[in-house]
Amino acid sequence: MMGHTSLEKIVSLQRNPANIRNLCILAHVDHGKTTLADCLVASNGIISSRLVGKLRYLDSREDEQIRGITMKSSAISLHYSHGDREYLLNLIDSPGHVDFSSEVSTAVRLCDGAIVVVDAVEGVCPQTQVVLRQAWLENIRPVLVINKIDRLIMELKLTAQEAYTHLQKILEQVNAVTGTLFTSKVLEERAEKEKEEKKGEKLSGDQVYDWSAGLEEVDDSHLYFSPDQGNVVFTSAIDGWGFSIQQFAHIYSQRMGIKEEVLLKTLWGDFYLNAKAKKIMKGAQAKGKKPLFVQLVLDNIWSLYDAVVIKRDKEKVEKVVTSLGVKVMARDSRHSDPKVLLSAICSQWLPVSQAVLLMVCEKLPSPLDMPADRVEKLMSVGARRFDSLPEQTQQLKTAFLQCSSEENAPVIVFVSKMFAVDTKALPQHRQRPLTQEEIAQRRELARQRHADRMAADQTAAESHRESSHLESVSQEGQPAGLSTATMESLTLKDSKPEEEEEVKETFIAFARVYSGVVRKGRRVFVLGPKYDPAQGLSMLPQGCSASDCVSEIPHLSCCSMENLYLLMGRELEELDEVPAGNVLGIGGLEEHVLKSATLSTAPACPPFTPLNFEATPIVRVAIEPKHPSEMPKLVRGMRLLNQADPCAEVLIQETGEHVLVTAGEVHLQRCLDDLRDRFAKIEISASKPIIPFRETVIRPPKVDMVNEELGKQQKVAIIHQVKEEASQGRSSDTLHVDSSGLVTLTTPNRLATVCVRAIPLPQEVTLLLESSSEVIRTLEQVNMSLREGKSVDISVRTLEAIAGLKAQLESLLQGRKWRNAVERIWAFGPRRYGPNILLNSVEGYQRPSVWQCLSRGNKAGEAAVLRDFDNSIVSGFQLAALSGPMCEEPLMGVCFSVERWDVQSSALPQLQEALVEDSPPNEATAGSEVEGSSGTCAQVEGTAAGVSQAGRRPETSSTDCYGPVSGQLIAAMKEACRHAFQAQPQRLMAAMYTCEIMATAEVLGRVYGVLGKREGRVLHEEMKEGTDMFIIKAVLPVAESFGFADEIRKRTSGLASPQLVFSHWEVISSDPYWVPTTEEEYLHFGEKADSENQALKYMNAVRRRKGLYVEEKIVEHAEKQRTLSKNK
Ligand SMILES: Nc1nc2c(ncn2[C@@H]2O[C@H](COP(=O)(O)OP(=O)(O)OP(=O)(O)O)[C@@H](O)[C@H]2O)c(=O)[nH]1
Ligand SMILES: [Mg+2]
Repeated sequence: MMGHTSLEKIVSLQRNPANIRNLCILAHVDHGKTTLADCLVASNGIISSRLVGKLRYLDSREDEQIRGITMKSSAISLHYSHGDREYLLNLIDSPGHVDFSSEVSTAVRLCDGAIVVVDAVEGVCPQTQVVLRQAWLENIRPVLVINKIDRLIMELKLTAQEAYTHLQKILEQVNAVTGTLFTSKVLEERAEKEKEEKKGEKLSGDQVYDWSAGLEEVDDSHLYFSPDQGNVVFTSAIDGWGFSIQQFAHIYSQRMGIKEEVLLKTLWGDFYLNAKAKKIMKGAQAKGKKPLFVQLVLDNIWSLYDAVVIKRDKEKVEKVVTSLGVKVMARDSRHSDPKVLLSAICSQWLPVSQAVLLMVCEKLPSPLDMPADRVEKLMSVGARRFDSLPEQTQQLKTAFLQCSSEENAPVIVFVSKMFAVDTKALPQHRQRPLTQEEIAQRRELARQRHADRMAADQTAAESHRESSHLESVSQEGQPAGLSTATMESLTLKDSKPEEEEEVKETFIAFARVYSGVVRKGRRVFVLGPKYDPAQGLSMLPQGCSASDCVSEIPHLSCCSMENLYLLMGRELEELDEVPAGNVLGIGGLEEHVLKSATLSTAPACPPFTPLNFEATPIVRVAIEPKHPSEMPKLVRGMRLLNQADPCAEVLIQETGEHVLVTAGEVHLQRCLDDLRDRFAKIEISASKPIIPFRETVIRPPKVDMVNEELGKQQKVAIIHQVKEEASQGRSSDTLHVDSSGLVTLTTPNRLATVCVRAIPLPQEVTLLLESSSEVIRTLEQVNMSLREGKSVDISVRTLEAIAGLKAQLESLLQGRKWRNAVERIWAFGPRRYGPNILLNSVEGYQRPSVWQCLSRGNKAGEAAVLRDFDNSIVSGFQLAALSGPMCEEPLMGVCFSVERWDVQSSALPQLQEALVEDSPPNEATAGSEVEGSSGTCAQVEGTAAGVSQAGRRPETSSTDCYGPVSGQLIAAMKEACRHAFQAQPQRLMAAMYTCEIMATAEVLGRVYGVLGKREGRVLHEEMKEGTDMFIIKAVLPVAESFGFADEIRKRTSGLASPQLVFSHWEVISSDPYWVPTTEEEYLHFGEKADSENQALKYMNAVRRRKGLYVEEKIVEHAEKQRTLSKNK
């Protein structure tokens, strides 16, 4: 159903990019995006204006309707004409709930502009800030809609004057957010420019910039929201009205004979009307006069509400109706709900769609106005700089800027997500009035199908028997030989006895054409995120197209775009071609695109930069089918779910569990529903959420558990006791732990020894590492390339980020213990970018610095060579950091300092022969020395010979009965790290959410109650200005968060509803291994000492889940300790 606008009309509008607007609606949850979208959709006659706000047309999922929140972004194309100009609006409604913020990212990428909606009562909320930032990062232009103005009248009962002050405050808040974003951008660009100018000069960390310079030169006035700029509209979407200053300026210029331009400048601001002088004057506030905005705008609306809704004064209403010149139908004015009459009046007087759409068309850019820096940003992936891309690639920038639909323009398309639709709902399969011809065709088809079915029935019956047979035997596990394919075919026949009823999901790509014309059936290259155009161009023959067969080029494949669709909210319309500048749906890509992709006819096209995702997937559950035999269906279903959701992650753990990782509780629920009802179509059971923890070590405590100061001796005693336990039963002649926590471990073949100490990193360092993981990852990639001898062209921005990280680390790692530490960093881990450090404290071992990319060309690093098996030490550290000894969770904030590392050269005799071929050329000279030192202990402390000698062995070839030395060393290093970790006071770290809760004074106490019960901590509380609402900001452990939102909602009768956002990791102060050591502690905590030990509870829960041994010998310990203290 297309309502008033025909498909032909839309198709013709698609060809004129100057009049196309691609835009999305962004806001905090519940601020009225979907309701506003309803208003706009109704203006096209697609839904009746009576249903606005009731239908929430773009929330097409059942659960979206039931819960009343949007979960998926969806698009609709609308037509709008103003004067003689006609526009095509490709509108995307996005969800506001934090859990679905990845859906916002996928929407924002395809747009050129955004409507940011703010609730007039709640003002700027956490997600408002996030979406403003997202719009900013994608370089798209926002306009502002302040919605729910009716609440100021009906709920807050503000006067028009108070409302005006309130609205001013909201604008200030929004502009403050924009201001922060803008300032940081200008500063960044400035720095970039200065760096560019200084290029070639040596980089130094202490460069001083004049940060303020440049700020005042840049004109930023167009960035801010202000009604007189025409980028702000005030609405009540639910009551169907909205206006901009322009509309009132127009009305009053006629009625009062004041120039429209003058009114435009004065309707918002500190101006008032001097009726006697018939002049507009400045200084309303100082003189205590009514501002124009109140007098000419708000007062009218306030009195309308007063007459229609509050007083229900028939006479007055009639007066207003005649003065406004609107027509009201009798049934509306008689309606028992005054809101019906109100809507009827308002939607004629100040139709919301008129105000919003006009602003959109005038203020948001068309696809032709794409800023050049946005194009460069989209095209340069990771550390690579735009001007280092191949010539041909750089030329594509003009294609973006021209947005041309010429025949020879290259096709460039970006797919930001894949979404699943019921195959039956596709236009190809939809019921439509049939032509005679079609009817005849169908009849023929049906006849054939009937024949087929007769044949199929027999096989189906057989396989059905087979499958029920299967179910009964499958308790012992399902037959190994049964492939997924057979399972699937069984499924289809099982659950759908009628063939025509076949329900299947089809994936459609949510995409935009940036250049060229997309035609049905046209073949394009699919460029994976790691595709390198330089490589592609060098490997492909000149002028090669996607219809040619492509040889093996990494991250490049071909596909054809089978079907093209116009996205119309709940419906899709088939299209044959789509020109540049439009948003569309593409069918037939599900085999080629997982979640997002770049498609192009030009192999020179680079993959677009990855989407910015704000949410961290953190809630994980293990999933099982109710019936074990349905495992293949589950696996298939999870694969589909993975494709259909931009942010959900699906993985199989080492334990064999199928794990689903989601952004939060609401997201989890939606994923489970989807899995059950659409993708797997089986009964599933989900584990309790798996809560992630981190393991860390801390400095020895200064007080004991009852806050008594610990004497020095006692402290040592405690550490000793821990250490004894650590090595109890495990200590052997290959392991030694000394009293300072230094662990010495020798490999089983006795040929290599490492000495490692674990040191807690200062908290700020851990935080810094955590937040710099992207930079560290890039650093690691650069180092990898350098090691392989490749040259890398790193952008100034990246170099600067790396230098910045180094400088920050240097300033945070101060003191004797950390002398030179930053230079000595050996690796980060786990996964090479985690928040733990491997430190090289081996005397005399000078290895290439991890910061070498900063000092390239600098000769200082030349002497440094990698010792042999260097990589094994790193790998051992990576393994140790990935899962700690407490409960095999990743480590965080731990530094492992390697203080000695010996490899006896007898470890190496067998490699003499291997050496000749494998060794890198620059090291081929030292062979003779090896023979000389063979059999002796080649301690590498210092001697250059030792270093170079070790530096030349291929790392895999020496083996003895214990296996390859490299492998033994990895294991030894890992064990040494674990023991070193255990030699320190160990702690668990819990993941924390922050949440902002808005609540009225009456329910505040209950909110605090729930927070307290769940170990939450209130950070601050403030009164929201102009309302009776309090805003509470709190942190809450993720482990205690499940059901939190529901509980809060229940306890406050739905008045407060929190949004949980992952914030940080926090050390749980209690020691999971703690046992009473003093009389007082014993008295206070009792024999078992585990009564209040939250950390122990968490740790044991994780161990149990992972099937690890849970030490129940706490009691034993307590006994032991008691005897100890008695003996004293
Ligand atoms: N009083 C009042 N309520 C409104 C207005 N606009 C929307 N609402 C109500 O606010 C609630 C949320 O509206 P939605 O349109 O679903 O909000 P949303 O921003 O799409 O929410 P999410 O998509 O879940 O983020 C609904 O109960 C609406 O009826 C308005 O102008 N005035
Ligand atoms: Mg919505």
